[in-house]
Amino acid sequence: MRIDVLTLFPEFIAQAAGVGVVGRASERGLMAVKSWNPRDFATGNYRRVDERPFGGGPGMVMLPEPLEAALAAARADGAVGPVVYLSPQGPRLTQAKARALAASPGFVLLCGRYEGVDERFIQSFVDEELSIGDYVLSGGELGAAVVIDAVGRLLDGALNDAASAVQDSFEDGLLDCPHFTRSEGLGTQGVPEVLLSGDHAKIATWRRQQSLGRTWLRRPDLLARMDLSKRDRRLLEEFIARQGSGSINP
Ligand code: 9WO
Repeated sequence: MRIDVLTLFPEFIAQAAGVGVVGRASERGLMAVKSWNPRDFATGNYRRVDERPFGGGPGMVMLPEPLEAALAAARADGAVGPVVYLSPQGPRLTQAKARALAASPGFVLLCGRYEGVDERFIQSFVDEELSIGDYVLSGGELGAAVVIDAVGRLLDGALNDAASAVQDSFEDGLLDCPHFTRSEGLGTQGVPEVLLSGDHAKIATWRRQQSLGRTWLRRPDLLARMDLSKRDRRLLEEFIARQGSGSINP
């Protein structure tokens, strides 16, 4: 997997992509993240990357020429795949989208700054826009970091335990179940009995029920779009029945 990033803040991307599971994925050669700074491709004494907008108004807009030159350099270096512009105007990043990106040979992330990118560059070079949520940031770098993280951890061999990716929140459209450490200090206080039972089938069933129940409580919109099995429906009904019946572990 090859990820190229057009950004005025390559250090930010390097930091974000250099730690944890995703950092290890890079070390293992599963992916290569390369940043390209339009500043390095800007011309003139001042190496300008921004300019005042036509039509007036406050703020500056990213010039298309340094971006085009940065993208050309990335392509010449082997950058592959679509150019993705991180922007609140795009469709939302989902786990399904992260999976699709992880299955591709690569992509190029465009990080805007200031008031945005000259629309002509977007029209000519951007293949898709992607939002990480309905809020305005000061630039696209945090969005790029989110995409790199969500995609990087899905690459084959990135996680030490292949099973943990499957067990994750959202991998089956449900929220995660609660987790409890074997903490020395706290002992087993407040830990559900079943987790201490050693009965792995019972534990798996409890976790599934907690996932279903939490999704029902916190993200009913996710459940509404799912087609639950008979067993899942029974587990959820049991969870709901226990709700408000004085159970200490809803
Ligand atoms: C500013 C703004 C102000 C009022 C109403 C809408 C607005 N949108 C923007 C805006 O998009 N500013 C940008 C700052 C310009 C390009 C980069 N910036 C950015 C990207 N802010 N937030 C993102 C972003 C990216 C991905 N997902 C969520 C937010």
